[in-house]
Amino acid sequence: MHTQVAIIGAGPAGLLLGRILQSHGIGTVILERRSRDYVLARVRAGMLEQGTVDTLREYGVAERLDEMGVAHPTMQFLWNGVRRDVPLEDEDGRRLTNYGQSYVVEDLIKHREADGLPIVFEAEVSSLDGIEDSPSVTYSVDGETKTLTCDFIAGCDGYLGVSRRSLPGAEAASYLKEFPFAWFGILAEATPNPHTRGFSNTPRGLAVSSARSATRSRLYLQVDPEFDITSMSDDEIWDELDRRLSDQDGNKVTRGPIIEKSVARLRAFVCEKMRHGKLAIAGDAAHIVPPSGAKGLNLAVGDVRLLGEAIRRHLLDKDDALLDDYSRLALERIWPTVHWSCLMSEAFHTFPGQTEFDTRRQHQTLDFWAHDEIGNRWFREAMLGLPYAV
Ligand code: RFL
Repeated sequence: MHTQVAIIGAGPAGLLLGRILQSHGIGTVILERRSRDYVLARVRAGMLEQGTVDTLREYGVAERLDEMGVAHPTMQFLWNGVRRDVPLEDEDGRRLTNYGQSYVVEDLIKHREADGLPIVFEAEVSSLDGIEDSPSVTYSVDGETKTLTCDFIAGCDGYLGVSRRSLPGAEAASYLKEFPFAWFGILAEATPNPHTRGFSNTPRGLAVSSARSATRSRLYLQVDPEFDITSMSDDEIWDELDRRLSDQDGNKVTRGPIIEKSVARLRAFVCEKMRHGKLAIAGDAAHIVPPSGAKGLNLAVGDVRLLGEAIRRHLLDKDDALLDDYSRLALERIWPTVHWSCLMSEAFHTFPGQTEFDTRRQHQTLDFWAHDEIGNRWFREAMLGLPYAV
C-alpha cells in the first residue's frame, strides 16, 4: 500500500493533521494500535483554547463542539479555604471552552469515516525505515506484518510511541522533569456545581473540579505516584474531594455515578528535534506537560497546524523552507507553554517536605495571578494560549 503521508496515531494530533492535509487534497493513512472503541472511550483533556476551537471550526469539525462546549469565562482558585474568581476572557472575547478530548477525537473520526478516508485500527507500528528519502512504515494487523510506503511520515503516536525513537538525534535533544506526585482523575455523571469549580491548593494536596458537559464532571486529586486506584471507595473519593474543594460558603461538589477512574504521573518533557528527513513528530510524541496547565491537546493542535502547512509546501510546492524551520517555530510555542504548565503545578501541589514558608510563597503567586492587574494579564495570556506561527 502507498500513501502520500503515513500518520501514526489516531489521537487529536494525528486525526487533526489528517483533516488538515485532506483540505489540501493530500492523501493520508492513519495507523492506530488501539481499537476504535478504546480510542473513543479514552478520557483525557477537556479545556480548549480559543485557537483550538477556531481551528476545529476552520476545518469543519466543530458542529457538536458549538452545541455542547461549555464556556469558561473565569477560572476559580481556592486557597486558605476561600474561592476566588479569576477573570479569563480577554478584550477580544477569547476564552477557554470545556469540551472533552474524547468528543474531539470522536468528531474527527466520524468525519474521516464519513469521507471514506482510511484509519487502520489495531495496527501496531513497529518500525520506520528510509526516512532520508523513501520512507516506509512496518506495522502488524491481525497477526500479519504489512508495509506502508509513503512520501512523508508524521509521528503523532504519543509519548511512548515509536516515531521519536526512530528520529536520529532526538534522544540527545530531549529534556525531562518528573514531579513527585500523580493525578487521580474521575469522570462522573454529575451536573457540575459552578460553585466548586476550579483549582484548589490545600494542605492535603491539589484538587481540580471541571465540567465536561452540562451533565458530566471531571475531578482530580493529587495522589502519590504509587497510588493504588482500588484503595479508595467511591464515597471516600467524594469525601476527599469535598475536603479539598469546599469553600468559605460551604459549597460541596455534586455527587453522581463515577464512570471512569485513572491515574497519571506528572511529567514535563520536550524533544527539541522534531524533524529529520521525511519524518516529523507532533503532539505528545514531541512534548508532554503536567496537566495542571491544561495545555497538552492545545499544544498538539499548534504543532499540526504548522506541520500540515509545512508538509503541504513540501509535497505540493516543493518548498522545504517551512519544514526546515518546523522544530524552531514549534518550540517557540512549546517552551513557554511547558514553562507555564510547570509554574501552575508548582503553585498548586503540595510537595514532599513542603514547609509553611513554601506554602505562603505559593499563596503569593496565586494572589498575584488572581488580584494583581499585571499578574492577571500574564495569567490570562498564558491560559488563553500563544498565537500560532501559521
Ligand atoms: P495521544 O492522544 O497520546 O495519541 C497518540 C496515539 O498514538 C497511538 N500509538 C500508536 N499507534 C500505532 N502504532 C504505535 N506504535 C503507536 N504508539 C502509540 C496511541 O494509541 C494513541 O492513540 O497523543 P496526541 O495526539 O499528541 O494528543 C495529545 C493529548 O492526548 C494530550 O496532550 C492531552 O490529553 C493532555 N491533557 C490535557 N490537554 C489539554 O490541552 N487540556 C487539558 O485539560 C488536558 N488535561 C491531559 C489532561 C492529559 C492527562 N493525562 C492522561 C496525562 C488531563 C490528563 C489527566
